[in-house]
Amino acid sequence: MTVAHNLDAARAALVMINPAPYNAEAPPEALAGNITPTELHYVRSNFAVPAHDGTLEIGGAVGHPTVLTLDDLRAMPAHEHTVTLECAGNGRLDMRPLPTGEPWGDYAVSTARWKGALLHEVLAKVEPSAQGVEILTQGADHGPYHLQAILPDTDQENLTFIRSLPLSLATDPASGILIAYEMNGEPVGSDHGAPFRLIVPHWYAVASVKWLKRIDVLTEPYTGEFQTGHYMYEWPDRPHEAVTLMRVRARITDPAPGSIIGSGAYTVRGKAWSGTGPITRVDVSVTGEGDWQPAQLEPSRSGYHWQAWTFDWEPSHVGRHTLRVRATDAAGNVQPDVPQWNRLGYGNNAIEVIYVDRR
Ligand SMILES: Nc1nc2c(c(=O)[nH]1)N[C@H]1C(S)=C(S)[C@@H](COP(=O)(O)O)O[C@H]1N2
Ligand SMILES: [Mo]
Repeated sequence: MTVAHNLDAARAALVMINPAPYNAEAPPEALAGNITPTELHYVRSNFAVPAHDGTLEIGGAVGHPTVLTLDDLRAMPAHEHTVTLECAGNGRLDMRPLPTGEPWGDYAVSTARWKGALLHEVLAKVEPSAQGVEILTQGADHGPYHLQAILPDTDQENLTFIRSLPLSLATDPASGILIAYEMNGEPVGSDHGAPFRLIVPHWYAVASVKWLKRIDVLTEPYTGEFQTGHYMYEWPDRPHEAVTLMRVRARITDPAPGSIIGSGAYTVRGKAWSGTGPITRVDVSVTGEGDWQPAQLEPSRSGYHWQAWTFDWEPSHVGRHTLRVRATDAAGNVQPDVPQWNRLGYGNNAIEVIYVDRR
């Protein structure tokens, strides 16, 4: 089969929202299990899938610039982490006024098993300078940018996907950051960053640079379109902030919104996650009045991925019932009732409200 045929097959089960560059949400069932099957994992790309020559260049302010191949990365100790990735634009469609940007519903979130080399072990090989403050991480993808650029000097005809991370985070063994070459036990596929990509646990997935081509240690903070132009919270009433850690959020996966259920006991199910600490409690309300009742919460295992929760419910009467779910994390962060609006529509973690009709 050709590459195009393989891509079509890999994309068949997703809910496409943009054919080029290809962007697609997961179908609702992708949130049901602990692991999202690869063919159901959402895809978010700012450019077309690029060619990649299979090498990773590492330079900048380092003692030993180097070039690594996939085999070099595979020869290092392998680590596998189960990681929830959520796009910072997930839930943008629920904000009013509607922000510009990809019109994501609520399914730009998925969880996979990612295997690779630890970033801090790779960086130790090149000896970052003591003056280093960030690492620049560059994808192989580039081209005309389909959204209006925010930074004045941006070349919209040929922009490259480049991000940076604090060097202290990149070199911290506790960060869990991978240069991943396997997803759910298979080589990383084209849409997800082949042959290898960053996986940055806890951060909105924009930090997890796909098709990773180059890393540079920087002695000054990076400013670029995807760092200080887009992926900034432009709050109406307070200073702008960079998009970093995922905000605490819970989703209901069963029942489906608007479904019809019978009498008797019903187990409501869902997932909850946060980049600012494991989820410590999930509460459900079956009225609009804020009578929050605790759900059963699966304990956090790695702290890198969503936790399942259940709530035993017996709908009291025939007719329409509302269900709301609210998560709290170890840092004490809790979901707001309404989206916290910002111009580009990032980080919507408002409490989910659905209804079901009991017959
Ligand atoms: N090189 C590159 N990396 C990238 C992107 C991109 O456009 N180019 N998109 C980022 C964004 S915004 C998200 S949400 C995740 C999506 O990862 P996925 O497609 O594997 O789900 O990749 C991130 N890494
Ligand atoms: Mo994203």
